[in-house]
Amino acid sequence: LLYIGQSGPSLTAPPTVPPPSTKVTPLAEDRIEPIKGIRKVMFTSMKESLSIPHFGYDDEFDLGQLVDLRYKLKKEVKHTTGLKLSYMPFIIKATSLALKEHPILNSQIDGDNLVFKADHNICIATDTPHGLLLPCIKQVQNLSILDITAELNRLHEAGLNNKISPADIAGGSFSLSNIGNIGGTYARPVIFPPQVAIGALGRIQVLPRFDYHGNVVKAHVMCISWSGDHRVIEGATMARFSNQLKDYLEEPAKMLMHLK
Ligand code: CAO
Repeated sequence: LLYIGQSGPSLTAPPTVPPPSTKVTPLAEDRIEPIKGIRKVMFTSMKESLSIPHFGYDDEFDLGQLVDLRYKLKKEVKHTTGLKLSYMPFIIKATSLALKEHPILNSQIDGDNLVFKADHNICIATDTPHGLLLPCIKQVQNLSILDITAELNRLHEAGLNNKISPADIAGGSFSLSNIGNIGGTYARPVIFPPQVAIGALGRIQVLPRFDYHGNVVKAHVMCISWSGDHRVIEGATMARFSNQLKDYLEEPAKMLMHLK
């Protein structure tokens, strides 16, 4: 049976457009700005990404149970640890569990070889006042959801304060980009070489859907858009990986069986 989310949090107010943090003065004439710093790094790595034949795969996840679960735990986590619990730690952990079953998505191309990485170092695209950064949470396979929450809070804070270190950025093996905290339903994520896959998460929206009996139910729908390197990843592999992740996120209790 599909979960019918009647109680709990009421998601989701449409994203509010925050006022610009600094006043934007209209330009009287063209302004030339050198491409440097974080933007230069993005410029170079995205040029490299262009050589990768990307394929896209999208699916819709009903996160009703996850929305309720996070709602129940959020206050307690804040109270006991001071940490902010978003949806990301659950999604990151579930991604790692799914990667365990589909290790090729956690691999890297090295010349003529494919290196299957032992660690799930999951990079999180982070929007900072200084530009887009991709710090990673290391060895997610060994971390609890609370450990991931702590690390995500640390990296988010570091990003806001321009304190993300080269060590935080190094060694990523897979990437997630959550644009849904800002808005949007779908995105077309660009692979961050030498990784072979990336997922973009859209905004969780309350939408009507049919259950298995044909009844219209309230669903908390999030779209995930995957990009895979088609030189080494088949669409079917991506679909199976995505299905596995969907299984964990639509029924988060299933993750318990695999947590150490
Ligand atoms: N749908 C609905 N609500 C969402 C959401 C989603 N997909 N993602 C986050 N939210 C909610 C969070 O739960 C939180 O709500 P509460 O205040 O009720 O807890 C709020 O939005 C703010 O979340 P957050 O941004 O503080 O935390 P996060 O862990 O969800 O995300 C991070 C962290 C770093 C991924 C995010 O801040 C960020 O930078 N996203 C942008 C990434 C980006 O720019 N991608 C594009 C890359 S290509 O240029």
